[in-house]
Amino acid sequence: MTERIVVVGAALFDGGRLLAARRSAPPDLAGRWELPGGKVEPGERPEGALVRELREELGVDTEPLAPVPGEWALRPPYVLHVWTARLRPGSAAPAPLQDHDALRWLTPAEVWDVDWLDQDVPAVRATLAQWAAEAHGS
Ligand code: 9L3
Ligand code: MG
Repeated sequence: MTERIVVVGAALFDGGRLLAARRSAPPDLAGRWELPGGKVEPGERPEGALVRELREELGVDTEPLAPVPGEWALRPPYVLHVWTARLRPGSAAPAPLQDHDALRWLTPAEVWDVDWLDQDVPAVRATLAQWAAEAHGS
């Protein structure tokens, strides 16, 4: 059986905007935008990995909210899952501490203004669908 390793990406929302992070590494991904996050470690829950990765990469204290339904293929054996999250009260503002060199808070109208990683495009689309549904109270 092929092992599959989950990479969890954060749809971090604040004030009605979604955080996008521009990767600075590795070279083949540098300059492209992603939902920040990383690999779930053995024995770790995806939500725990999300909180840890966002603390390491962005220096923020976050609360995971809910999984976005779906799973998106990355380079085998990795697959991407997405969780929505928000900043906890008193959290620092995100800063690109490692793996990123720019951050943007995107309004719904701006979401497609950045050059998302190919792999993140369907995940961002699913996140937007959920966001729109929430905005309409369903
Ligand atoms: N990846 C793709 N989209 C994302 C994230 C967080 C990660 N939103 C890919 C990039 C790497 C792999 O998953 O090939 C592991 O991610 P990381 O640990 O380098 O962030
Ligand atoms: Mg990462």
